[in-house]
Amino acid sequence: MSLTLYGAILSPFVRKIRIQLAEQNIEYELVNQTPFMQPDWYYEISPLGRIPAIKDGDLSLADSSVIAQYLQETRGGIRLYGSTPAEAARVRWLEKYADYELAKPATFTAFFNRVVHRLMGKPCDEAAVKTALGSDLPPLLNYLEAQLGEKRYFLGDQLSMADIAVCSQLINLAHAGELIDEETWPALSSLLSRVTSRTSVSSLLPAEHRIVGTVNGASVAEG
Ligand SMILES: N[C@@H](CCC(=O)N[C@@H](CS)C(=O)NCC(=O)O)C(=O)O
Repeated sequence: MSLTLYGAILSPFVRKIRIQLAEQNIEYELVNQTPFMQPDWYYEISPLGRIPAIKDGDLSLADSSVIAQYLQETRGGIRLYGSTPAEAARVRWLEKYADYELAKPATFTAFFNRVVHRLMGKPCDEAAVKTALGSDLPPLLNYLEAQLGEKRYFLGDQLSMADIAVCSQLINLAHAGELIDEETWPALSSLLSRVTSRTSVSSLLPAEHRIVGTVNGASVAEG
């Protein structure tokens, strides 16, 4: 059945799904949909107007974690939610933590102000960004660092949606000009390098860098 993904490539939630689709070798068509000025028909697919959303034949689904679990259950491929109920619950918890907690300072404050607002010609609230980065973000990263410990990925040696969701937020933070400090958060920094080196991720980043580069006045060729 043909699969269509709706979204904009800089969204961390859309990126989660694109990484999963690449990791699981699932073919799809990407239809560009920005998270603003959504046409009326888009609300039929995504009732809150948010990205990502998918259409799989007659079925419409919104919300990245709902979509991710549906794709895992219907398309299979590598197990991104672990192999046991306990592993699946742990992945879902960390995915939720990334999507609802890490997203606030990383994407909705730093990335939106420094990248999205600038792309739209709106002012950047640098005071809000400074508070997000200085006060809100560090405790969240401390928690994730402790959860990772000495492991390569949150579940051990196996990539899961927890790694994808966390790194997707850290990529938006990097797009906002902030790399996490590798001395303070060495395990998370290594995780980010490990995940961004995977073809499923590295193949997506040049197109993202080309857009972000236009905001920072960098050469489009830098991608
Ligand atoms: N929990 C949702 C969050 C999706 C989300 O907030 N997407 C943003 C773009 S990054 C959006 O569509 N915002 C538009 C809006 O809220 O109207 C998911 O995981 O899909």
